Amino acid sequence: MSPQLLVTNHRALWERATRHPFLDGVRTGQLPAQAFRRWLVQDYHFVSGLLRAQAHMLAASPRTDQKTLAGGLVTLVDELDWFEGHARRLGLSLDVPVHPTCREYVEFLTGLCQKAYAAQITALWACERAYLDAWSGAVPGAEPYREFVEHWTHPAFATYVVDLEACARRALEGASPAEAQEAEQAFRRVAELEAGFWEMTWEGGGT
Ligand code: HMH
Repeated sequence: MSPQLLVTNHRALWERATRHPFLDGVRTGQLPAQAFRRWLVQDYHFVSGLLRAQAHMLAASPRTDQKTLAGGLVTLVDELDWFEGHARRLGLSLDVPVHPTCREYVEFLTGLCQKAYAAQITALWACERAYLDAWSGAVPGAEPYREFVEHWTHPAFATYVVDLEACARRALEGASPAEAQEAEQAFRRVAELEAGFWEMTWEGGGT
């Protein structure tokens, strides 16, 4: 099954992963400030975990995928700087407990190294594609959120997602039936965890 077919065949699940009142609030400007702050701090921890997980994926990757995965790693390091800059500007401490929802997602990603490469790369592609789709639904974004919308809808990010899709497609083409099934399960899990991540920002009713 191609990566795109995974999205098509799990449409309802993908919509839960990529549409949420959080994103509507980013678009309209009605987003509760607390939800944004919670998202920013937890997403910093998410990216920091993703960076470690992706380093393991790079180690497992075939020659064809090294440039995409290594380039992505450097971008994630820069992204941590970017989050730290925003946190400083907003007076937010990043030294807070990682929310169980965020921790569960990061543990899933770091645990992927136990699985076949097809599942690893499918999960990574799904994770990045989810953010591209989610933030694309919030275009152009109201101030002060526009910069965040621009970050995850930037043409360079869209190209990265296309490159990851090509990596995932090659891996799925070469996968055994059992590996393909494992990759599909990983895709579904990413979609569920993405939906949960948006829900997490909403806890506390936006006060
Ligand atoms: C929860 N999913 C989540 N955060 C992110 N920053 C991305 C995906 C994209 O890197």
